[in-house]
Order: sequence, then C-alpha cells, then structure tokens
Amino acid sequence: MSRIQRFSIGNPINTEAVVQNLPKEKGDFGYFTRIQDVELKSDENSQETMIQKDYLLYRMDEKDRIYGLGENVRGINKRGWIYESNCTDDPYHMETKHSLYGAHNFFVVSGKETFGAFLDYPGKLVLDMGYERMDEIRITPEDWNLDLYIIEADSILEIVKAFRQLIGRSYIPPKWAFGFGQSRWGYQNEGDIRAVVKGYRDNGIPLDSVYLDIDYMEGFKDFTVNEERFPDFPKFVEEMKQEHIHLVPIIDAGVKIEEGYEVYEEGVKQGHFCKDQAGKEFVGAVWPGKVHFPDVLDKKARKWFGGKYKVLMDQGIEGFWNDMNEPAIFYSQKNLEKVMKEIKSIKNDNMDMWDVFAFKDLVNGLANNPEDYKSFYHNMDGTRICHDKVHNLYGFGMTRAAGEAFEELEPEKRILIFSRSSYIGMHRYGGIWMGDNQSWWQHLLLNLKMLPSLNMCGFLYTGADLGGFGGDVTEDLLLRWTALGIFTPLMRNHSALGTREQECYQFTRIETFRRLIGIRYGLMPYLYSEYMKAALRDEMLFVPLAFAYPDDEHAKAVEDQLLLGESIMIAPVYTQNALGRYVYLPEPMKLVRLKSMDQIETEVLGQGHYYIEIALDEVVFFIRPEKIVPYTQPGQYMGDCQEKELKLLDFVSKTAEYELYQDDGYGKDYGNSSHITKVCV
Ligand code: MIG
Repeated sequence: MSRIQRFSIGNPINTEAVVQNLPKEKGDFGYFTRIQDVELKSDENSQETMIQKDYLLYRMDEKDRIYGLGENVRGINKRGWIYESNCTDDPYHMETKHSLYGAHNFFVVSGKETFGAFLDYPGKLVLDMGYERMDEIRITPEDWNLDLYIIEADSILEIVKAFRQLIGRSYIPPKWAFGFGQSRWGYQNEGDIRAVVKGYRDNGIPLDSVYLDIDYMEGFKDFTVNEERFPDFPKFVEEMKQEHIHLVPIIDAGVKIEEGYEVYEEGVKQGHFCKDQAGKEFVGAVWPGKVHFPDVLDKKARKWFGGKYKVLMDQGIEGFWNDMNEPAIFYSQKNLEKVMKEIKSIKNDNMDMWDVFAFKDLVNGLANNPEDYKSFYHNMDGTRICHDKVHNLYGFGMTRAAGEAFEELEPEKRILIFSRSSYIGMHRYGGIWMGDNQSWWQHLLLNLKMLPSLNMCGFLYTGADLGGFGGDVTEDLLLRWTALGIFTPLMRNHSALGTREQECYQFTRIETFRRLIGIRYGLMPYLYSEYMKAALRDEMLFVPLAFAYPDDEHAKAVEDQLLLGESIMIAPVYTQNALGRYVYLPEPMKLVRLKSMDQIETEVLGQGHYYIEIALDEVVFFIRPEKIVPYTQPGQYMGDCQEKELKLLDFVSKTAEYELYQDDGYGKDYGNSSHITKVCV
C-alpha cells in the first residue's frame, strides 16, 4: 500500500518528470514546514548582517538516514552535506563539491518517520541534508514555484517503487549495449578504430562497441563526419558490423555557427535556437568555437534537432551518447568581451599577487558562468522562459529530442542513447554515464555508491568510465574497476586525451582482462534478466543493504556492498594493494569465486563479518538463500553467447524458481509473456 500526495506551490513549470497527473492537495507541505524568517549572521569583524531565510524544514532524529539524490558526491546515506541541483560540467568529483551533471531531486528519509520526497523544480535547488544544522533538512528553491510529491509506503523499496511508477518506465537499451565497450577521447580516424578492434579481437577479449568521440566530426559539427578521417563512413560502419562491433558517435549540445553548415542555417532560419534578451540567437563557445544552442525545451525545435540523428542512422549507426548538455559553455561572447576589458584594467608592469589572483579568477570564471545562464531564453509552449529557471532540463530536453526521434524513425527497434546531463523524466528516454571521473581509487567506490541512488531516480542504464577518465590509470586500478564494471549495465572503458592509454590490451595481464570481461558475458543471462525485470516492474537493480535488511543495524551502515537483482550481493575491492576486503553478510550466503567461467569455486558462509581474500584476477560475489544465478559460456560479442548452454549456480536447500528473461535484444514487445521462462532447481 502506498500513497502519493502532491503539494503545489505557486505556478510550477511543467517539467514532464512525472507521468501521472495527481490532484493538488491544499494547505501544508506534508512532512515539511515552510520557514520564513531573518537570521543574524556576524562576520569576522563582528559585523551583523540580516539574512532572509525561506526554506522547507524537516527535523531529523539522531538516527534518521537519507537516501537518493541520484548522481551526486558522497555516500549512499546522503545525510551530512549540502547538495545543490544545478547541472554542472565539473570533472573533479570531490566530496566538497555540491553538484555534478544531473539534477535528481528525489530522496527518502528513513527513521522515526519514513517517506519519500520529490521536488519537481527545474531551477537551482539547495538540498541541505544536515549541513547547517546536523538535525535539519532545509530545502531552498530560488523561487517558490514547485511541485512537492510526498510518498508513503511500508518500506523504502515500496516508496521507491511508487515513485518509479509516478515517473514512468525506465529506458531499455538494445542488448548489445550490455556488451563491453571501448572508448577514448583521441581516436582520430578509421585506422585508430581498427587498431582498437584488432587489439581486442587478437587478444580474445570480448568487445561489442567502440565509441567515437568528438574527433570523428568535421570541425566538431554535430551530424557531420570528417571525410578525410572516414572516407566512406557507411562502408566503415558496415565493416565494423561484420566484426560485430557497434560504433557509437558522440553528439554535443552546441551547434557550430558556420555559413553553409546545414544544421546551423536551418536552425537560424526556422528559429530553433535559444535567444538572448534582445531576441537574437545566443552565442556561446564550446568545442567548435562559437555555437548556438538548440532550444530543446521547445517542442518544434526538439523535433527538428531529434530528426538530425537520422543523418547518422542512415549510415548504419544504432547508438549515440549526448555530451556537453548541462549545457557546458566555455565562454559567451558577451562575457568574454567584459572579462577582456577587466583584464586590461588590472594589467600593469608590476602586477602584485592580488592582481594575479583577480586575473586568474576572471579567466576561470569564463566557463559555465551563472550570468550566461541568465542571459538566454527558451520558448516553452509559447512562453518565454529564462534559461536559468529551467537550467536543469536542458540535458533532458536534448536526450528527449533523440528519444522521440528514434521512436518515430525506428518504432520497432531499440536505439542506444545515454546522456551526460539529466533530470528525472529523462530516464524514460535514455541512460546516463557518470561523467568525467578520475583514475582515483575513491572514484571506483563513488561509482558503486551512485548506482542505487540513480536507480531510485529511474536511471537504470548507467555506468562510470571504467579506469577513470582523467589522470593516468594503473593496471591494478583498471583490473579492480573492471571487476566492478562486470556488474554495471553500461560497461565502458573511457579515458581523456593526453592520459595513459587505457585499453585492456595495453597492459601486461591480458589473460586476466580476457577472463574478467568474459565473466561479464558469462553472467549475462542473469544480468540481462535482472535489468529487464527491474525496468518492467519499476524496481531497483542495485539495492543498498539497508533497504533489504531494514532491521539489521550492521546492514544499515554498509556503504560498500550492494545487492544486484534478486539473487546476488556484490562487494568489490576498491583500495590499492589490498589482498581482499571486509564483507558483511546479513544472512547466510554462498560465496562464488571466479577466475573465469570455467573456474568457479563456492563456499557457504554463515551470517556475520568476514575478511575475504580477493586476488587481482578474481571476481567474488555472494548468492542469497534460496536463489539461483543462471550463466553461460562467454563469447567474443553478445550474439556469440546466445546459443550457448544455460547453467545454474544456486544456494537452494530444496527447490526454487528463477524467472529468466530472454528476447531478441532489439524488439520492444517487452510485455510478451514468452520472454519469461521459469528455470528451477
Ligand atoms: O570538454 O568530447 O564527458 O567523455 O571524452 C570535454 C570530449 C568534452 C566531455 C565528456 C568526455 C569526452 C570529452 N567531453
């Protein structure tokens, strides 16, 4: 039994995050109280200033916990920090940051009272989860036009399920997108891509996709292909298909300003770009230099921009990734002029430290400047809205443009799409990757922690850049991270230009990489079934122990293990030079230790704390009581595993059943009951 109440404040902008139209409740704000008062704050000179406060308050008990908030820094339990929903291109995901690329305003408070709260608000939203005062949640929007949904049910999992029903079914990618993918910013041409494929195939490491980063384009122009680098692109796409490789090109948000470039000219002529205060196309600069931003919040512009994906689909492409759609702005023309003037004014022959700092700040302040976001406009259903008010919807709009176009162009076929920036609601149209992480051990752990929070907000198809995007990876970090990546729906190794080459075959333990990635393919019957069931039933794929064992005080505190689907628990190693790790078993489980799909050892363990040795060439997971894990022999690519014999791992005392989900991996007749087979032990 669950109950959802909608409290509407002011005149909320229709974000289309939710798919149910609930009546508006009158009066209060559910569990929250609106506090409007003035606080006196004294500065270091004991000067007192008055600060206007206007926020939604919830008082927490000592032991209350907070879960959710999707893509974010810090723990699975989000208590004790101040988060800000403000989609930002910031490649340093440190715990002192407040925002990443997404805005996912859903959380669950669990403790003396247990409820879910979703703030459907597309502008900047401050979510103080016990920062100002350890026992208070304070939520501050920039203006008071928002929908607050309060969700109650008997358990956290049921609250999440009710919320997921409210926001609609999660995106389902084609099955090949569960295969392993290789990416790198810096692959220049056909030759580079062929070398990657050869590197994998020659070494017998499974691979299903190679990603094309911005260099495939002609001058970073969306929907173009550089003809010198790819002289016959459709033929090359076909050549790769013969090798069972899908090429996945990147699309950036900004459209290059260039005479003769069709997308630019059409967009201007038909009025599809965001406008400035004076009604002229807003000019920002990103990779191509000066760009206009398609107004993806306008239905017509969205349809137009989405239609452009066809240009690449006609050349054989079946998947895309949408980047820079916060939108990231390196600088705006207007602000650059202003900053240049200010720099001139401080320039002198003997610049002191303060001048130098001021200079640095001016330059650093050029990118993603809040003033720029205040200076352009969208047309939403005929109403002009400042970008600033709907900033967090841009990535959603861009990916929706693609998703709606795919639905029209290929109604029967799944197309891969995932985005960097997102808002709840976008989960219906595509997945996300976790953006520009670093080759840091702590980012392996952050990858794990974001999975359940994202699932709560509807994002199931997700994963991080395995090995880390920025910085130089070490071989052991890549091995450990790949061992986690085996379990994430998006399993992609990606790295930044200028960093150490990070393809698995660049390292010494090629045999180990072959086996590890083989395990991914071997476990696919389980991983795919669990993904599909989670999507079709509005459930989480990755579940914190606290949700599944609510009466277990130890389980509640676990921040580095997760349940994955109904049968298993994962506990990856995330520290360097570790020989293993501590694991907590909330109930008896069967430990499964794999070196490959042919070398499987198992051991039954009772409830309790353990130190589990896990070598660099091993994957360990745990099967829950009375559960089954179907698996098969790995192949070199997805289609290669289909026909192989199905086997079962289990921890079943008498008999049990498992629902195996199988389909052709492309079609959309998800509900067809023939996709589910019951396998029994
Ligand atoms: O400013 O396209 O997050 O995955 O490799 C960097 C180049 C732009 C950011 C993406 C990253 C991608 C990179 N892009």
